[in-house]
Amino acid sequence: MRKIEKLTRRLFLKGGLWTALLLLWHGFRGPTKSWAQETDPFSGTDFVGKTREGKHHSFYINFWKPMRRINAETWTLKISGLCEIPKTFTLTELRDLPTRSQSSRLKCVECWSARAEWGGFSVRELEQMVRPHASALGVVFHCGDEYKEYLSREALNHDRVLLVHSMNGEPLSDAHGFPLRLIAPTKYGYKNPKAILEMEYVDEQQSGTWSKIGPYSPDSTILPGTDHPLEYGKNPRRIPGGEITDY
Ligand SMILES: Nc1nc2c(c(=O)[nH]1)N[C@H]1C(S)=C(S)[C@@H](COP(=O)(O)O)O[C@H]1N2
Ligand SMILES: [Mo]
Repeated sequence: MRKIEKLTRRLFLKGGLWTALLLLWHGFRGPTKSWAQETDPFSGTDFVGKTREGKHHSFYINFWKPMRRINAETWTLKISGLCEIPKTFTLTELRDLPTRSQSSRLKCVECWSARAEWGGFSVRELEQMVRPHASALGVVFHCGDEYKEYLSREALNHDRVLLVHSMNGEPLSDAHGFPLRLIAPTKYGYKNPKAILEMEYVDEQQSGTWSKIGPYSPDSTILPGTDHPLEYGKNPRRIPGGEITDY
C-alpha cells in the first residue's frame, strides 16, 4: 500500500512539474496566434440554430446542426474539384462581383414559404474564373454546419439562381446563412444551402443531407400542391409547381 502511495505521489509531482513547464512555455510564447486560429473561418463562442425568432420575421430558420458564427475576416469561399483554376475568394472579392438582385420566394418542403429581396451574383461569374472541366456535372456545397447539398451545373446556371450575400438590403444575417448562400427558387428550400464554405465540382450526382435522411427527391423541383406562406398567416394556397411567382 505504502509503495502505491509513494508511486502516485511521485507521478503527481512529475505531472505537476510538466504542467508548470507547459504553462511557462505558453506564457513565454505570449498571445501569438497559431496557424490553425488564423485560418479558422469561425469566430468562436456564439451559435445559431433552428429558431422561429429570426430578424426577418416572416421566415423560419433552419440549420442542420447548431453552428459557430462565421468570421468575415477569416472566412473564404473555396472552389475545388474538377476545375482548371481552383481558387479561394474573400468576401470583399465576392461583393465586388457584378451584383444582381431579385425578389423570390423560399419554399421549404415542410410546407411554409416566405419572400425576400436577395442580392448577389450568378454562378457564371465564378465559373468564368475557375473554369470547370467538361466532366464537371455539378457542385457539392459544403456548409458551416456540416450540411451538404448537390446541384447540377445545369440547375446552377438557371437564370433565377443566385449566390447571395444580402437579404432585404442588408448583409445576410448569421441565421440566414452569413456570409454566402444559394438561392434557387424553382427548388425546395433544402437546395438553398447557407453558410457556404466550399463549392466542389464533381462528376456525378450526389445526395445532399436532407435527401439522405428523408423522402426528399434529389432533384427537388417544387411540385404542384399546397403552400403555406408565412407572411399571409400560413393560409393555404394552391401552387402549380416550379417557382412560386403568384404572390
Ligand atoms: N447550411 C444549411 N443550409 C440550409 C439548411 C441547413 O440545415 N443548413 N436547411 C435548408 C432548408 S431545409 C431550408 S427550408 C432553408 C431555410 O432557409 P432559412 O433558414 O434562411 O429560412 O435553408 C436550407 N439551407
Ligand atoms: Mo426546409
